[in-house]
Amino acid sequence: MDKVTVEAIKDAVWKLEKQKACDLVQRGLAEGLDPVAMLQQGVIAGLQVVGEKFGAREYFLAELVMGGKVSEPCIELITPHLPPSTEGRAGTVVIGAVTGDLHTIGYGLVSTQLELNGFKVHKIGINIPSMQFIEKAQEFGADIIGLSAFLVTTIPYCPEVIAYLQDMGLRDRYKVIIGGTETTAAKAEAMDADGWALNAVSAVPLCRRLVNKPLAANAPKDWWANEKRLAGAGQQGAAR
Ligand code: B12
Repeated sequence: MDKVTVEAIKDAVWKLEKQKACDLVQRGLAEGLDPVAMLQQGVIAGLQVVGEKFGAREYFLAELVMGGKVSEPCIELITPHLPPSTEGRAGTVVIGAVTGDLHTIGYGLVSTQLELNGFKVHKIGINIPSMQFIEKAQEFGADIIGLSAFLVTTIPYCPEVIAYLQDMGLRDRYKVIIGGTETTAAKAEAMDADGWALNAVSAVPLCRRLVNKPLAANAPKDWWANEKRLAGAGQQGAAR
């Protein structure tokens, strides 16, 4: 039998072949295939194709739902094999999907990466009212509030959280970061968020920076947008 490749996993995910995808992941793990590559270039890349096909009207809502159902068990299989960090407690993050948003996979992966890198993470769920992010941040003594928004219609709830913090005189108490398919560094900048990350891996140096932890020498370098944003945040922080 041929060795498992990340391309085979990607194909099984976008073709919505759940059993095959899980079998390939399990075999890949047994054969020593890199778990990070299986996640990024396999499962997530497959979901990307599902999204493209949905956008092109080749796939419909049923397939979108299946995309989630195929990838979730694969991610569960891979997660225990992701490289752990030897760091101690790095900071506390409250994270969830904003009002109206039901996409769990993205913020779930961000949570996993942050946990693997020493952060205490409270996942507070999907479709979370803006005020609840603040209440939970207060309850858990969070340093960072993470807002996940995958839809153009749900992104406006991110600035709503920031506006509530401002109104409550708490804007300086918490760092607010955003992420999700339709978010960008520019949108984060425009709503005066403290940071944005393209993916779960780049969320780690972003959060480290925000809680003033030094970055490891081998930290991922694909977070230029976070750098750009943080340069701006520094100036605004000084002005506040
Ligand atoms: C699977 C999926 C679903 C599943 C979600 C299942 C689940 N359990 O999560 C279901 C079926 C629920 C769904 C529903 C819908 N979806 Co949908 N969905 C997707 C799909 C295919 C994959 C999303 C995903 O999980 N990707 C995997 C993750 C890992 O990818 P990622 O974006 O790289 O994630 C990283 C970053 O986003 C970042 N990140 C994420 N959150 C955060 C938070 C913080 C703080 C930080 C720092 C970083 C960060 O880190 C993540 C991990 O690396 C996308 C397509 C796409 N390209 O994203 C469409 C997509 C997001 N969906 C879309 C749409 C339209 C819908 C629906 C409106 C469809 C409908 N007609 O009902 C509904 C809306 C439901 C709702 N109210 O939320 C559109 C959005 C378009 C737009 N312009 O708004 C997309 C882009 C598809 C498309 N091409 O049209 N969807």
